Amino acid sequence: MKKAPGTLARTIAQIVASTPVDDIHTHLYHPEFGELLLWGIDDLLVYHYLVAETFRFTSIAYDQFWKLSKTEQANLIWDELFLKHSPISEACRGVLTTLNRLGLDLKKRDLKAIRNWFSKQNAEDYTDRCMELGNVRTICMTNSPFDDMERPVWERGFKLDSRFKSALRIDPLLVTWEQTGRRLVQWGYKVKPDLGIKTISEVRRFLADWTKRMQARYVMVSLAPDFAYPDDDPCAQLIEKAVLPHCSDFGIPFAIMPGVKRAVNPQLRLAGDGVGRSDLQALQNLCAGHPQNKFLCTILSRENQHEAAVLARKFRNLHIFGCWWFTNIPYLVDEITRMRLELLGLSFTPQHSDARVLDQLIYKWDHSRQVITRVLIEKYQDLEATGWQPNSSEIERDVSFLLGGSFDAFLKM
Ligand code: FIX
Ligand code: ZN
Repeated sequence: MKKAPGTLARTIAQIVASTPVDDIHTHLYHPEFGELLLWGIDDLLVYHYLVAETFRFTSIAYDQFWKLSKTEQANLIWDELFLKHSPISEACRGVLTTLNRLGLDLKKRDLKAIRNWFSKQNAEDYTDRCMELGNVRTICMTNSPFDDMERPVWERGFKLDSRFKSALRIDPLLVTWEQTGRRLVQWGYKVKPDLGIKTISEVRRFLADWTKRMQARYVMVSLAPDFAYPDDDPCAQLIEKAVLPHCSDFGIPFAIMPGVKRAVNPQLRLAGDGVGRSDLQALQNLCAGHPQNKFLCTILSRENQHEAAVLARKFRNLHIFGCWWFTNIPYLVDEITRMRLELLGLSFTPQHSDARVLDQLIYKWDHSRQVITRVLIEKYQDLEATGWQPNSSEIERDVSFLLGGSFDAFLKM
């Protein structure tokens, strides 16, 4: 029997909205981590994406801005980005989607009333609420032993809520080896700057200790556009001699995120990072040279996306995920998701939230689901046009694969 027009589209929209997602890369924490977990209106407003946008509208000196309290910064951002101009950018729209989905009245544009509502929430219940509204099943944190606020929480120990997963983040180890080596020595690892056999085995002991302590699902690093592999520099040497053997021993992927130019404008602090096109020969060399290792990869530059998807066709030990940071705007999520589906079928993870503030789960997933729905409708309609009729249980299976199943299968591979 022929379906009524629009039925397929409605089915897909309903399935994408109701399928829970495993959010595989965030900067969120379980409430057990105390102040590391950011949430609420002021944290939403001082998100570094919005800080960068605010400086485009005001001539306030950088120092003067950073001297303001969080509430004062949030007031300034609200005035500049929401009241003096329409909040059209993706990051501004995100705040509004979040507040709207929480049931707050946006017509009055009353920041005081919004603050008042947030002051009545508590972190535990609010975590449940945000996960429910974002339809997020699990949250993978970014966990750094080099963070002085975070390290003691792990050392003290606690019972981790099973909705929260962890990932071992090691940028300082690979990117600033000299300074980090000295820290490892203070923590009892007998390393020397030269990366000799003894040092490598101590770095591996460090990685093993923290992988076990955190029960890390993967080891992750973000890298500059000029990252090269193989190479003689400490970063490539540590990857080759310590990180890859460690990951293969533990059966976990190494996640690399190339393309970030850190501190392009240091005066913007966290908001001051930029993007550059990477040479993906390094990624190809990693995948080809280490078939026993698994690699996760998300790339910052739009220009690299096609090449990365083609690499994933060549190497099944490579899993592409997410539209990272400056690519997480509907225009590019649409383009990148469409291209990946056409090149890779369902064998990738279209999105992660990268949320830094708990409440952002709501908008990041709301907006991503809208684009994923749009693209999938078109793809299933193309299938229908051939006479192949996708049924709803097949669509449910596929969507749940995209929203976490494919990643899980890759971990188990
Ligand atoms: O390196 C990362 O994991 C990035 O996602 C962050 O450092 C970045 O600041 C961010 O929040 C991007 O969304
Ligand atoms: Zn991130």
